[in-house]
Amino acid sequence: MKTEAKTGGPAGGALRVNGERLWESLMEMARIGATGRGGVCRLALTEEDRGAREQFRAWCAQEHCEISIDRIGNLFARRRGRDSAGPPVVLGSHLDSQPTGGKFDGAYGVLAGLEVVRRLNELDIATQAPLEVAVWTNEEGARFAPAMLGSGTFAGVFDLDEALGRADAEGTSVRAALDRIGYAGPAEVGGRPFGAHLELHIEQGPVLEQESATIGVVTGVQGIRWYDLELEGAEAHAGPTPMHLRRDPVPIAAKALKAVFEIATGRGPAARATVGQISSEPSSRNTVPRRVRASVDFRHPEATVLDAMETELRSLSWNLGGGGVRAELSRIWASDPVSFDPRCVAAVREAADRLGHRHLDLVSGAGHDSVYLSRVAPTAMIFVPCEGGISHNEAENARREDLAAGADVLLNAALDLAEVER
Ligand code: HGY
Ligand code: MN
Ligand code: MN
Repeated sequence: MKTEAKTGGPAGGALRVNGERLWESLMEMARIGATGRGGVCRLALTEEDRGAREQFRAWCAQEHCEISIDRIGNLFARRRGRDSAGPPVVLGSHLDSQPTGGKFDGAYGVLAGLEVVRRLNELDIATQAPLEVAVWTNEEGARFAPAMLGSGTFAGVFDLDEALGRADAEGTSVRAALDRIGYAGPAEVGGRPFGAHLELHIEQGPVLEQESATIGVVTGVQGIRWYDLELEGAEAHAGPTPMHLRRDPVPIAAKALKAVFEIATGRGPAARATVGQISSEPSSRNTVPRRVRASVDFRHPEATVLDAMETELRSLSWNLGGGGVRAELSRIWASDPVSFDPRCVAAVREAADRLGHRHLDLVSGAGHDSVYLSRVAPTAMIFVPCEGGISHNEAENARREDLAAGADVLLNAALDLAEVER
C-alpha cells in the first residue's frame, strides 16, 4: 500500500505554521476527557465531546470565524475569502475519540486546521475561496455505529432520520444525545458544495516511521465491513447440566471467532480482521450463557477480496449453528475502498516537496471522514508518523516537529487549492 519515499526540494517560498502554538492547543484539548494513562475518552456526543467542541468554538471566536452547526452536529468554522459566497476549502476531521483513545487521533486534523486560520490571520493573507474547519460528528463509531456517521450523512450516504435514530448500547439515540449537549444545529446536512476537503491525520500505522518519511501523501483508503454475530442457545446450571445436554453458544463462538481470523490470515498481509466487542448474557459465572454477541471488522484495499471474505464468513456461520444453537450474522456497515482526487493529492505532494519533506504515497488502513467527503468534494489526506504506529491506544504519541510539518503541508496545500478560480 505504499510507493518509494521521495525527498522534497528546497524549502523556499513555503509558509509555515506556529508549531509551538499547535502543540499547546493539542495539549490543552487533550485535557478534555483526559484518562489516567495519558490518553483521552471523548465518546461522541458526550459531555467530554461537548467540552471539546466548546473549546474549539472559543478558539475560533478569537479568530473571528463564523460558526454553523448542522442537524447531525457537524460543526463548521468559516474564514471569509475574497469570493465570500464561493465554495470553501474545508480542513476537517473529528474530536470524538475511542474509549481508550489518544491525544492526536482526530483532534490533530481539527486543530491544525485552526492553526492554518490563525496563521493566515496573523499574516493577514486573504484567500480567494473561504476556508472552513470542520468537526465531523461520530467519526469513531465507538458509541454509535456505524463510524463516520456525521460525514456520511453530509455526503448523502446515510439517511438523516436513520442516522439520528442510531442508538448506543444504553439505548440513547443520536438525536437525544445531540439535544442533551445542545448540538442539534439548524443547518441542513450536506447539499452545499466544497471546493476541496483536506484532512490531516496521524498515520496510525508503522509505515512512515519505518521508511523515515515525514509526510504520507494519502492516495486512498481501504475498504471496511462491520458485522454483528449473534449466537443464541439456552441458559443452564453450570453444575448439574451434563455437557452433552447443553445448548451452549460459547464453544460455537470460539470456533466462529477462530475462523474469522483464519479468513483474514488466509488472504495475505493486506487483509485485516478484528473482534473488538464480545459479550455474553446473562454473564453469570455459574450459568451457561443464553446468548453470545461479537463484532467483526474486516478490512482490505480491494472490494472483491472483502466480498470473498464476507462470503466465507456467511457460509461459515450458518453451519456453526449446530447443537441447538441459533447463529445470526448481520452486516451493519460497508465502506468501499476509495481513491482520492488527483488534483488534491498533487497539491499535497507539491507542498511536501516545497517544504523539503521526505514523503511517500500510501493507502490509509484506517477509515476517515474523508472517505465520505470524497463522494461530494475533491478530497485528499495528509499523514504524519506516530510513535510505533500505535493508535486507538492511550499511549498514542507523535513528535512535535512531525506534527508541525504536517500542518505546514496542510497550510500550503490549502492555499494552493483555495486560490483556484472556480
Ligand atoms: O475505524 C476506523 O478506521 C476509524 O478510526 N474510525
Ligand atoms: Mn481518526
Ligand atoms: Mn480513530
